Amino acid sequence: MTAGAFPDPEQLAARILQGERPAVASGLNLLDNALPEARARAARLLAALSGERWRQGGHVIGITGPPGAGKSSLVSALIREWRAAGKKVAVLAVDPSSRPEMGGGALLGDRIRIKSAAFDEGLFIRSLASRNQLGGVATEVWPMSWLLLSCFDIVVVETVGVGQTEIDIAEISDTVCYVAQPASGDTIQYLKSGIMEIPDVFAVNKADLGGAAHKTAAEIGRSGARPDREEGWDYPVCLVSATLNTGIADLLAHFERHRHFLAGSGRLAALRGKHQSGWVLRLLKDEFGSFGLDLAGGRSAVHERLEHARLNPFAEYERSRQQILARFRQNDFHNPL
Ligand SMILES: Nc1nc2c(ncn2[C@@H]2O[C@H](COP(=O)(O)OP(=O)(O)O)[C@@H](O)[C@H]2O)c(=O)[nH]1
Ligand SMILES: [Mg+2]
Repeated sequence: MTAGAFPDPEQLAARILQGERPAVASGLNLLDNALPEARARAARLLAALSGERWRQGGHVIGITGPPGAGKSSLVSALIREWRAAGKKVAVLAVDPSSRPEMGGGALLGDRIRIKSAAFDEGLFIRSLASRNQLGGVATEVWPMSWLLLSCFDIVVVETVGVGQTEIDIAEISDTVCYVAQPASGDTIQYLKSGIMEIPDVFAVNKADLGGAAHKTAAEIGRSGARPDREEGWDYPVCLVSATLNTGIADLLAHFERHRHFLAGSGRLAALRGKHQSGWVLRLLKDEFGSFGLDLAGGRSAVHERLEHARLNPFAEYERSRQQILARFRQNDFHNPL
């Protein structure tokens, strides 16, 4: 592919900020492209999109939980509420079960519900397979969520997870909601494992099934006495039914309350800053290893530069990459193999 095949990043950014959906789609494609020329343009695109909104605008909500718990159905129900309230919503569905080679699987409930996205300017849905990081969040998803944050009120990231992979979703989201499947051992096992911070909100779905859902909700409530709970937040457990559309407004109110909790104390900006540094360090380490990270001045130096580049982590990422590559080249020159 030649450079001319890629859109001009600054023009594209302007269209994305206007909320033009074809521009959003082509921006996401650019972020998903690993070619060096695409990467350079993606960095420019993100630089042009960055701004105060990334510090404290919008709301990134991670929806996670075991396959079949009803995450996609619940997201569909939430979308209806949000759209009725005039909120613009984008969804990134990172769902291995929706990979075509695995025979499809339910993306956002059923096909009929998705169809409405095609006619609604305020709704954008992108389905992503999980790119071998089964259940986790592939590295591309992170910049994608920032792109969407620049032009939607709510960004939902749906991931499948029942183990260590939820660590990823907590590193992307302002608010993490765990969707529990009634009468399944997954949730309790997950809570006991202690491998991540507790999700901010629990939704026990399929409340229409009766007793089992109540029992699971009570179990989650009892298991909550962990030391990593954040002071001032109550970790609500909601009983919902995506099918009957009950409890949805309640769940949504808890999301808004959590958003308010974060923003009120300066936690939101701090959290977003932490996510940015975390991902840039991870991207650099994935690409160049700890050795490469040392060539960029070491972990803490990169971290510090990111603190200063708060609103534009991607430019800092690109700068560190170039620094590392230059050091590699220098080294090759002085020490030919
Ligand atoms: N009884 C009942 N079934 C539900 C409910 N929500 C989803 N389901 C069903 O559970 C299955 C899995 O739903 P899906 O949304 O694809 O789950 P995901 O894998 O977590 O995204 C589907 O057959 C849904 O129809 C609910 O509230 N009650
Ligand atoms: Mg799903």
